[in-house]
Amino acid sequence: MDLTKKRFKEEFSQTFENMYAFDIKNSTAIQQYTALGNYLRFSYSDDWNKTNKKYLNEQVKQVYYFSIEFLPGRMLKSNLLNLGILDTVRDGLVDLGLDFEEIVKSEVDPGLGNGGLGRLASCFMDSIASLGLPGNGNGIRYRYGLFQQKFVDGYQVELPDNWLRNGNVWEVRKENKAVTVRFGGQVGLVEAANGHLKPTYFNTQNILAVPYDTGMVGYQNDVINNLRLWSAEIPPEEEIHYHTIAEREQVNQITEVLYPDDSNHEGQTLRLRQEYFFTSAGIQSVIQYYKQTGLSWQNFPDKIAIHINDTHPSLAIPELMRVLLDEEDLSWEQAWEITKKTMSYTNHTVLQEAMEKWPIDMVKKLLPRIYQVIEEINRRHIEKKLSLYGSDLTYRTAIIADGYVKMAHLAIVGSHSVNGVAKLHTEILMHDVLNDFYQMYPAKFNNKTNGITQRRWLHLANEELTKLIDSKIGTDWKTNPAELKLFKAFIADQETLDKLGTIKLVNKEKFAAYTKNEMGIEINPEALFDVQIKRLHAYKRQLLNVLHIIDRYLKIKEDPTLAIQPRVFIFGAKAAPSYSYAKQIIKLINALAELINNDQEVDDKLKIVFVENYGVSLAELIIPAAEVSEQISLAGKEASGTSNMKLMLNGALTIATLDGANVEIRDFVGEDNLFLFGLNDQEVQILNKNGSYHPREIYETNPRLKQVLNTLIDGTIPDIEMEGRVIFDSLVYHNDEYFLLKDFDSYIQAQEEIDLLYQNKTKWNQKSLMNIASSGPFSADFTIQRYAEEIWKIDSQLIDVHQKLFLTE
Ligand code: 73E
Repeated sequence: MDLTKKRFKEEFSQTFENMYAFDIKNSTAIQQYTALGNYLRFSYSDDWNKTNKKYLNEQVKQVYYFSIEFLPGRMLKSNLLNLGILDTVRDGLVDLGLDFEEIVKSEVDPGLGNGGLGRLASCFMDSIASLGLPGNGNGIRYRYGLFQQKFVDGYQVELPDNWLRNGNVWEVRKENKAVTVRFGGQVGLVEAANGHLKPTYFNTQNILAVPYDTGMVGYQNDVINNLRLWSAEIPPEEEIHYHTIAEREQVNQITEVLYPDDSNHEGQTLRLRQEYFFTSAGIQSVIQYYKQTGLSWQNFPDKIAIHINDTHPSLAIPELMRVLLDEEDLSWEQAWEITKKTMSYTNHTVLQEAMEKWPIDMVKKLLPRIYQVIEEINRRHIEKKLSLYGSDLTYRTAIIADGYVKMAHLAIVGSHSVNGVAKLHTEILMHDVLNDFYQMYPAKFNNKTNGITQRRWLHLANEELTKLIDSKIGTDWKTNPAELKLFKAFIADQETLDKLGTIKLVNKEKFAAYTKNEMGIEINPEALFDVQIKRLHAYKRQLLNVLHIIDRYLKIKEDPTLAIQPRVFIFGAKAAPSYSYAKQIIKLINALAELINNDQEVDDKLKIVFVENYGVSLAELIIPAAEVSEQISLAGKEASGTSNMKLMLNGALTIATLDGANVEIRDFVGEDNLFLFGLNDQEVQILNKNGSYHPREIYETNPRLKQVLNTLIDGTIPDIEMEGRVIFDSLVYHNDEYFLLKDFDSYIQAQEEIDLLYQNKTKWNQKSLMNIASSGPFSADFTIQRYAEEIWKIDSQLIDVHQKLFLTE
């Protein structure tokens, strides 16, 4: 976008006055932010309109990415960067006497996702627009995002996240595009004009789905795609039927709040309502769009791809069938061909408890017609496969079984592509978790390793490092991440290495200022910063990290003069409110922090910082300051992970098990540049199968580990009587499901290697540089390019972007 500083200052000041009718000098940062956001939206609205029109007029194939979560982070800076006016606007605001960073901070960070899955969806939106690909998001406009986390006496307390309190400058409400979503009622048959019997629905509850659109700004390419989030409302013509507050509330509830469960726990009718609500609305709006093209239904899959992000949107399959059958009068065979060709599905987890299934009665009652369609999909699936695969295998793949509708089975049968999110994860899907389906449909399975956008996670989050990289290898890596490998040429350049060290220190100082001002914890920026940031879950093994910290604490207590490498252990993690074990671990970490941070003898050799309310904005502060990246899940459990990629991109060294995308990180950066430890997934499988794991024996025969574990129950750590006992028992007596005791020694050994290496700053910085320079392959640009070519079959509208990626990968 062309914009001079002079023009910006004039136009922005004018916008402010038009909005507020007072002088900008007397305004608050929130008002300045609101005016600036509006100003930007006005500035790109023309390109937004043009992008939409181009897609329609040229009838290019588009993808619709259906996801129950999007976690975009603050959008002001990334929009400025992508519009190409970040520096102009920043300078202009200084001229106007305004504080840019204050304005940036006054934007709320929308928490419309739990963690990796939602953040992935938003990284993908950035890459889709930046590659000039025709693609749109489809999701839910939650009135309240993921809970705000507070610690009270070390316990997690959840507060509502009223993110819309001051409005949302980026969204545009489009009531003219609203559609009706029906729940409940009965299905009947009536005779249609052509004499056929046609299903109709009686006594349904009709909900109005109103879309709110947000522009997804491509990186300096004039492309503005669309993220459409739906809000549930009472249809105006039905107001008369809603007599009580309770009845009205039931409608609002559908899009009231994001479910706080990451790969775990409960299912409820409300969640099913949410899932059908946004998929049905999305399908209807795609159909409305398609009808404008005037093309025949047979061409639908040539113009539309629909992606199902995990199983939450998998009702898109029977919903598209329903529309094609009941409203467009296609035959079952025609509708089924179109549906399968249109749909593709990503699996994000192998955890059994996260595999969605809904009680038959619930689906029948809430979605009677959809249930009929699923029944018929299932009947035909079984009928077709029985003779080919025999009854055992075939019935194991049934969509309806054991009283439930199995959503992953529906998603696989009803789509043409099934992908995992890292090589190892896809292997596990094919050969273990989804092996029955792999035998039936080998060609559907493929891998798409996750990725992250380097524009947010390096350029914006770490501007100092960006400047250094720009000065050494130029700026092309922002659109061609493979170029980052050119940075390897500086591996022996002392000046570059020293600069890397200085930049890291400056970022650590920034984070230290935050912990001091916001948490009252003083940390030494010269200490090693060790970071584990992700949802709290037993399989991610934050507890193993804790055991290592206790080991270090005991060492210092045994010999207070010990010359040990000072470390700050940084945690960021929310636990699902219903996940009590995870909450007990939070309490343990906070109690340990209380003990260690206030122990004079420990001084600054050891500190624990557990940030409250971890989310995208805090990640942007922590990641550039990180030196060690903890990726220590039990092998085989973490589908991919994405903080591993962000931390590596910012020069942290990884300590890892061979799990998820860590395997590929190892392949790209080389075994010498990260610290591996622990069981691999094969070894875990064997131990699980032959039942030969006895943690109690390890406890009894490993004196050091015994000493460490005993601190959980002997009063060493204050105020955790109950939690310490539960955690101790889970490890020693209840089988240590995630093999912490087994991996303890090798983890401690890897940590010692880290301490040793850190003594040599040059060597450390060399490995850090290798990590930065090897992270290009983890750009979401590459990931999305593969989705676009291999699954969605959509083309970039920017010829040069397309060529560039091909040339250099
Ligand atoms: O390994 C991560 C992965 O990097 C995985 O646990 C996470 O998805 C990330 C992106 O692919 C994930 N989240 C969920 N399942 N897997 C999930 C499940 C239910 C509700 C919300 C999120």
